[in-house]
Amino acid sequence: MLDQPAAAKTTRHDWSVEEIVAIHDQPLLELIAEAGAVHRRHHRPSDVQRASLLSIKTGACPEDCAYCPQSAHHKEVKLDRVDLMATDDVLALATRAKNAGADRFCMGAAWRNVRDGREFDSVLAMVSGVRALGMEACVTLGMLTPSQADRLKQAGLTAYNHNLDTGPDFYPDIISTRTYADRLKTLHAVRDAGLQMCAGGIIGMGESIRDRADMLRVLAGFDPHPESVPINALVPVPGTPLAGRPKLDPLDLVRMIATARIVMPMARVRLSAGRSSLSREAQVLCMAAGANSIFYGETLLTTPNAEVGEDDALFAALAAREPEESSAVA
Ligand code: SAM
Ligand code: DTB
Ligand code: SF4
Repeated sequence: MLDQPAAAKTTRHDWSVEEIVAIHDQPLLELIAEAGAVHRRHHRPSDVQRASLLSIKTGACPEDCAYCPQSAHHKEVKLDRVDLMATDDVLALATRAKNAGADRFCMGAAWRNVRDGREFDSVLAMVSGVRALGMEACVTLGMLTPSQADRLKQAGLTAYNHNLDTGPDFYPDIISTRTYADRLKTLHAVRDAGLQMCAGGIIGMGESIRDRADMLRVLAGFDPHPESVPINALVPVPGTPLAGRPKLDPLDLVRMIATARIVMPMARVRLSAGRSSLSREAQVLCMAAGANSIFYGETLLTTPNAEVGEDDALFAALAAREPEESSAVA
């Protein structure tokens, strides 16, 4: 793979799962070097997007996603249900996120799918309001019809997040209440409406490397590729069926991010959930391997994110160093 001339590695939509596994499994430093080269060819390395995340409707979701604390099926999870937030409250938090340096404001609702009516109208107002603040707006609301995707586009939405979560073979082990085909249908509606597509998944749920590669294969099959690809490390939440999963090796996350970068060179690869358990150095390694977006802010949807103070320190460390003060010599 490495002996191919770099120019031959143009954007592809026909990766085989075997090719992706081979990229993923190569010696780690070669993988990081290859991903870093692809990254630098298409992106400015210092450009790391900060996306802020807010749960606008929390819990009591009818889906049975095994990883998710918001599923009504996981009765042991300690989580209070919160109805759809008021638009003004959401926009006040969006303003705060903008002032803290966020480039994108992402809003998530624990819905199986969008239903037309008062609540969807409120979400459309939230989207327009966020755009008026000068930020990119992204929502994740579950399944979507083509006409709902069109209405989101008209409201000014930048991107719609809908994850494949894992490869098609492992998917039924994780979710039974909606199919992989349902997910793909929503993603096609998003694309057809002219919205940017934000689609990725979770690693550390017990899937094989082949499953991870297979998810990347399906994502890279979209033409054009998804504009952003969130790679989440499972946050094992007590009370969910995956609560007992062993902690993911951070280097597995580095491999997954590097592979996503190589397979989808132009995408924003987002180092998403699970960052709070990574050292600063592991996060920098993920960025060197091609991650160029993070979730920024105290909480993800329901679980803690990396601390804002630590993130400020991370960005300070990534920035150019201030020249050392010349030591005064008498
Ligand atoms: N209900 C909508 C849906 O599922 O499409 C939107 C919200 S849902 C919480 C958004 C995504 O968050 C999921 O697709 C999943 O990839 C991610 N997620 C949820 N719980 C997670 C966890 N415990 N660890 C890592 N990622 C998680
Ligand atoms: C995505 O891929 N990750 C975010 C966002 N899209 C919506 C969600 C992560 C959720 C982590 C668990 C929680 O906080 O509830
Ligand atoms: Fe519901 Fe989304 Fe959580 Fe699945 S991931 S249970 S659809 S909130």
